[in-house]
Amino acid sequence: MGKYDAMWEKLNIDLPAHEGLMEVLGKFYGDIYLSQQGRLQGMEYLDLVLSEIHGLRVKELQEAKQLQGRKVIGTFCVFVPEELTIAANAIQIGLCSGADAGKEQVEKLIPRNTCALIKSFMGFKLARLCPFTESCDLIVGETTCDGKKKAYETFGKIAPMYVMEVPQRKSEQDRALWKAEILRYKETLEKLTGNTITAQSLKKAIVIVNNKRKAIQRLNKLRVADPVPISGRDALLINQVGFYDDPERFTNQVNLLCDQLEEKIARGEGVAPQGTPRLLMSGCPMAVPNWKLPYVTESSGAVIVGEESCVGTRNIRDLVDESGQTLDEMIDALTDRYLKIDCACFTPNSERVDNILNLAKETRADGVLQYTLLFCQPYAQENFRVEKSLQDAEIPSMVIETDYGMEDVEQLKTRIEAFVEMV
Ligand code: BJ8
Repeated sequence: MGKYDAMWEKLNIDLPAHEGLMEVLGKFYGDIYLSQQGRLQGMEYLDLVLSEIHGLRVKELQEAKQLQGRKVIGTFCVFVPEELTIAANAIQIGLCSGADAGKEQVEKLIPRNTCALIKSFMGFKLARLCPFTESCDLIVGETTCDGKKKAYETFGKIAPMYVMEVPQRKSEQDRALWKAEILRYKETLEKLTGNTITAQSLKKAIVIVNNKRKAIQRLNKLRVADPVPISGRDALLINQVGFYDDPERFTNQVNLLCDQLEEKIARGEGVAPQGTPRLLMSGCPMAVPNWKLPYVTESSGAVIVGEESCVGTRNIRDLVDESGQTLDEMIDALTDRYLKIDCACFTPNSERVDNILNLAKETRADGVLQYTLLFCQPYAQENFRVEKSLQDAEIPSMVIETDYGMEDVEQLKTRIEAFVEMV
């Protein structure tokens, strides 16, 4: 028996299928990550977190539940305010959704032409493959895209689901709705955990989550260097791990890694030669273990210097104002910060275009790859507008529509190689 089998069995995981998944994941990780030359020591932390993805962290969650009576909250979207979860002494985990699982079972419940991310979270649950999902006391969904919204109705029949209503516009009325939703979530957490969220606990939580964002902001600034000190693959992995590791440990580790990157930059070292074409990824989130496109891109003569995505800058760009003293001031600060998220589900959403242009300039990107998951309407719709604005700014861009399958890898490589030649 493996060292975590008893724990997984208790969580009702399908052990043989899970073993197969871990094997594939391990091989995939080895090919994409461990094969990179000259990685920093700091990356060992990520390698450990990943090699133990369903082991050590899940064990920590189980211990926190059993020994400390803490609750675990699962999420699929950066709209769920982690500050409140932490202030209620609960633990928030971003549920992966970055690989195909249980497709056949899923397609009996939701349409085939649903994006891979949605099918993935449904599939992991139906196929009993995710110990994180099984550890959750509550899973918080949100009314963002139609696909997710409707899938949560089905998901709610098999998991403890709670849905936050995210407005689609950003007027005063929408702000009032969103503030009410934040308060409703606060009450739900208080009821679930038995803990009252106080000004003191919320203030502390705001600082914890801001520090996490600041660490990734620091990392992103270091990627402006040429030669680039860290691959896009590794930077994406850091963003992904930030969704499920302990927030304070994560922040410390990312800061340690940044110290090493600063030394590397001072020595003039990079992961690719100076002058390597620099690309910005933009669009749909890449949840763990969705590493296909970064891998293909960085095997095609380019290096990725930024991610305009929820597993990227959309999640860390804005901090929560820390100056509030009363609970109500802090709730206002949360409301405002979260409403700045420029998800394509909003209308209009012109700030996203501005943010992409700014980011392309800040990262000194030579081109932008607009990553769109097949059947994702909101981002596919915005591709046109983004492309036009990038064209006007004389920044080359290309739309990549794909899913989690590997069948199109060669075709993607050919297209990206041609794009890299052109930028
Ligand atoms: S804030 S981007 S995490 S909703 S890819 S499921 S949009 S059909 S993930 Fe998202 Fe929150 Fe917005 Fe960010 Fe739908 Fe598109 Fe699928 Fe998507």
